[in-house]
Amino acid sequence: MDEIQIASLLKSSELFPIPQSVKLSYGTAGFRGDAKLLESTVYRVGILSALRSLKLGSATVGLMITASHNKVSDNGIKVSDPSGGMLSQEWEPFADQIANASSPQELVSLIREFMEKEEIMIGEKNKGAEVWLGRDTRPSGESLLRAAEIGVGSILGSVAIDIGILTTPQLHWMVRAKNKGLKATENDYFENLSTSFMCLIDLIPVSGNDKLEISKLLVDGANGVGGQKIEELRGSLSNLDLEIRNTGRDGGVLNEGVGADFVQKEKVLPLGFGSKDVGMRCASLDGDADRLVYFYIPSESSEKVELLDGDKILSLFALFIKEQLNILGDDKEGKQSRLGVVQTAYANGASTDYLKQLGLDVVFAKTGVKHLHEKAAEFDIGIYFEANGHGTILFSESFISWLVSKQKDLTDKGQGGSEEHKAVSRLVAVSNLINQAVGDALSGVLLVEVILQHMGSSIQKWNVLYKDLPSRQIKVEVPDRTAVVTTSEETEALRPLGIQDAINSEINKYPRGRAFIRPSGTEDVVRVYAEASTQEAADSLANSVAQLVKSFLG
Ligand code: NG1
Ligand code: ZN
Repeated sequence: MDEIQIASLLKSSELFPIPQSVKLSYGTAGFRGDAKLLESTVYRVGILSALRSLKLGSATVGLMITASHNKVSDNGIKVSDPSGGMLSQEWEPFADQIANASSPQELVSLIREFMEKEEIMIGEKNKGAEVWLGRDTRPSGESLLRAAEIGVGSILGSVAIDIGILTTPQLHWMVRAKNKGLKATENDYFENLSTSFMCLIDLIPVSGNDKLEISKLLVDGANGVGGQKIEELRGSLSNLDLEIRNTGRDGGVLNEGVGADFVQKEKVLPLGFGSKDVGMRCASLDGDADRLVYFYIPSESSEKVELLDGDKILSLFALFIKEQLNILGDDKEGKQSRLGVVQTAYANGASTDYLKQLGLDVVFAKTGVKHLHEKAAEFDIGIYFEANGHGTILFSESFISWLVSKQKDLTDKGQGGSEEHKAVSRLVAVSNLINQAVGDALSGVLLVEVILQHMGSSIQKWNVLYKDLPSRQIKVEVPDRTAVVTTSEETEALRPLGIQDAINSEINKYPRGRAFIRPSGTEDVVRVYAEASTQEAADSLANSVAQLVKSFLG
């Protein structure tokens, strides 16, 4: 690093003094916190993203400014790697170090050391870094965007490109497409969704001359970016009747009493929905539209909703994919295609039983989509979902090539209209429709909708694939949540010593009882999860475990 570069970093970092008393960690999904305290963090992640681009031969890196389902006064920042996936976990410790560096000098020396270790060069030999910046609808997004631009620009020769207000999955999709040399604008994203959706619609088996009756889908946009984008998309879709509420244009507040996180955690109606909607199919997106849950209101007197969470979406996807693979049979050079599903400890026990009973390979990963994604990528087709509605379906490159050549073979043999050809074509269309980079509520909605039409199924019928075990989640505020250390699958606490034995003796009091604790990666709380055979039992188990957390850590 030469003198000019050092001077550039020192000068810009003086604009962004670090607020005292914040200890930041890259966590489950980037840095998050009160937006007022985040400028220095965002500036520093701007620097990191430029270095990441240089490290990977000037590939385009993405930066998304969002705090997802958190309250509107929060914001956050996360990095999309050139693949469209999350920042490589190997770089997270560096992210933590620079975000917490207490002075410009310390920051520069950390950067210098890291560049030496990673052999990152700045200068004539390099093309320079390229970083694409996206942000959600939060009012703080604009000033944080400036901070990110200054951070990127302080690495000489780098360019930051503002690509505007986007959903998180749009940015990841665009970054991935750009680095694959594909068309990568927002319009290309929309076009890709609508074309593959229409292709799946055309492949729906039609019995006789029946025209499918399509009932309306009500969408809760969380007063965020997702509702607005789905409105834009609607114009290019047919066979889908959408009514979008909570777009943020009617005065509602982002994530307040609305959105996927609220509906999933509270299991109650979001604002803007009421007794007039009884029985209708409804979907909720979260604040940056990377999560999706479905629900319906069972009766006029009910305040609670029937929730169809990420586990149920996963089950619907798994059924559909399995059906197509069954049509193809043991065809892949005599081997069965490897279909796997990935869940976390938060998955409802009943969903896991159901998936296993379908004969699927079910594996578990730690909370946080980066962990699920990694495991899903080990299959030909890997479906992953968190119960909260973040998930997608990954197709391996080799499996897609196999599908495409199979499709061509069948056409060449004059079997273009065969069941096999249709099954292959459906799988190819799904691989185009569903975001291959991250979970995406928009592509998720389209896939759920087309599968329900394909199966001729209502939301009520989908809901009874299996019955969720009653569950309860509680957040407990403690002085130091890092005092909780868990096993790698997060189902058992190793620290504080003795707490797991105490939790186990509570669990043993309840039929089908299951409970665990873990420190949140995105909020300053310890999370408690419990399930049992009745709601009262799940509530009571969760409360006793929360009490244990307070007494061990309070
Ligand atoms: P934390 O706060 O680490 O539990 C939450 C979600 C994760 C993931 C991240 C990122 C739950 C229990 N946890 O993480 O699944 O989605 O936010 O948004 O829903
Ligand atoms: Zn989100």
